[in-house]
Amino acid sequence: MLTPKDTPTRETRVLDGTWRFAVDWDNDLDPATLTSEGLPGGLEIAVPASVNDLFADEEVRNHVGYWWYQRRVRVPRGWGEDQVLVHFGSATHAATVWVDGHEAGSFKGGYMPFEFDITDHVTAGEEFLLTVRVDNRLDNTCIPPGTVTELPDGRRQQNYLHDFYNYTGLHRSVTLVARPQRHVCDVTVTTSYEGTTGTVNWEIEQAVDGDVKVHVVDKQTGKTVAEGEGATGSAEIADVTLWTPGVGGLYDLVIELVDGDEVVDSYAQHFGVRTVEVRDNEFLINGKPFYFTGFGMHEDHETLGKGHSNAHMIQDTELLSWIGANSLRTSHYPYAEEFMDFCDRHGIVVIDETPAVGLNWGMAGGILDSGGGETFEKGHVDDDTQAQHRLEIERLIARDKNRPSVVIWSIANEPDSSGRGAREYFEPLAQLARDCDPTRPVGFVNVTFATPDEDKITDLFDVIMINRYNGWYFQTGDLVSAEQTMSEELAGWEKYGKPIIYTEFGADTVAGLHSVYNQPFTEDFQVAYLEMCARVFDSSKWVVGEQMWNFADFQTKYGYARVDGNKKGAFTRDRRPKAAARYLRGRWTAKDEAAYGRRDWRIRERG
Ligand code: BDP
Repeated sequence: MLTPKDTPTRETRVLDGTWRFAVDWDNDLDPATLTSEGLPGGLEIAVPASVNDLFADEEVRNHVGYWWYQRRVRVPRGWGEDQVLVHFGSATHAATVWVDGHEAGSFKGGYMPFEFDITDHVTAGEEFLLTVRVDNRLDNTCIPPGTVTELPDGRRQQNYLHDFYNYTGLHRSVTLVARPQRHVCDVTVTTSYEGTTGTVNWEIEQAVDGDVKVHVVDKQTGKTVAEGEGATGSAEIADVTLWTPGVGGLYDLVIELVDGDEVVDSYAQHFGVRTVEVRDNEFLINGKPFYFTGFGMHEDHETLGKGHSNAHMIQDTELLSWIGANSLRTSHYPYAEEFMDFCDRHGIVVIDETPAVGLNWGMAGGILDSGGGETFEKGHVDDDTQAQHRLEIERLIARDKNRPSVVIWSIANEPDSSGRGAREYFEPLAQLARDCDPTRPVGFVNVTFATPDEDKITDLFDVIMINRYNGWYFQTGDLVSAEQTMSEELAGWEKYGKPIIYTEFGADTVAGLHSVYNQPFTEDFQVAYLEMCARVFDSSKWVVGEQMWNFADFQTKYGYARVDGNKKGAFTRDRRPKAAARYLRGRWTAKDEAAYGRRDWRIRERG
């Protein structure tokens, strides 16, 4: 599926704004009534945004089940010859869509785009009623999985084994799209280079096979630098500009479907020329060792929840630049395409993660209450979960395969990789990711309990990504013991002979709380904790990256270990720096300077 775009042959109308809204209290509202008579009540909602923090009504916030969105849409009058689609950036976690009384389709998976062809049910120049039913329930057929419990008094409760709050709604833009009947459906771009000459290869899928012309345009200069033809082909780029961390460097593959002199469809797909390779203890980008600095992040803001906002995107990436970070992980789900485009443009290196989080029934008793039992058993993480997990891997790679910013696929966060059945579950998934994309390293993120002796799946992957909380959840406040344990364990991971990235390490910290002692929850402790971690990382040539948990404080479900959310941020939820942020800024900019001979890539880029 291609991202909606205006081109010489395509048009888009963004449908963001305020929509009518209704809560389906008993999850039994009749679509036929709602699509003919409209939604009951007078509520409105913002799109894009999460539902949960908008209404001053706890029952709305805690509703488990369906929510209804509705608005009237006018199809532009010039669209009579075109196919008309309605495209959703995401609906968390499932949606069914109606166009007037016609059911256009359903989609399950909360962080992926989907679209429906509605050509036969709309008329150019006329209005139609667009109705969307969003479902926030998570069960064992979902990624992430969850359990819905019905209490004796009839209330429903949603349980899940991940930390972040189960925000729901239309989190990304909704777009009406016009495209020609004969059109480009998809394109896969791969690149390489030799000396100063780049090579770009393309494979184009079309609705109806026809002649194809391709122009490669340098996005910096706007000049065409190479040309080619054919649905499958390649072209050479002389004096190529490599896509470089901290800088970016993009080209457009401008695809034209032609019929004689007529351009039937035209679409521009951006790409970058760069290589990624894992060699012994090194992670190489364009043949040079790369050391990841940055964070596991969340799409999370006050009021908006997980709704995408360009203003927040700019602010967050500005802060990444300020702090000297060069990378991030899209913990624990794929982020909005607008955000990924930004990373492509500005050279932010991304570990791209599926929504497979909370696949771990061994987390009982702590902050996350699973109720016990094995992870890989019927009703927990089973064949149904795996079927959805497959889809999520396929879709993520299909969406992001052309992005130069993405250098690793992370197929899960903290699954029970030492549990019975882990290998049977993950072996085919690791293979699937490789089959979908042979060009990028594949990994998963390891949980603390699955030590080198216990873990059953790490050999299936190219890189080792580990989350560790010694000094916080374990050996709390005792940084001396924490350092010993981390160092000993690291020696175990080194034996795999693969690069190691610490994808999480962190300590909850209340902004403004200080102490002369290394007291947990203070800003002083967070800095001392990070200094301890840094000593461990710097001691090993196998460690090729550190991504602190988390970029900013974020909302979680309720629990006695969470006071209005997770407070491990280097920034507060409203993006004010804690002392840790200044500490990291010093460390990462110095590392950057040592590695690349400059202090702050964003400042340098601006000249
Ligand atoms: C890790 C999870 C992450 C949590 C973090 C924490 O990967 O989602 O938010 O711990 O507890 O286990 O802060």
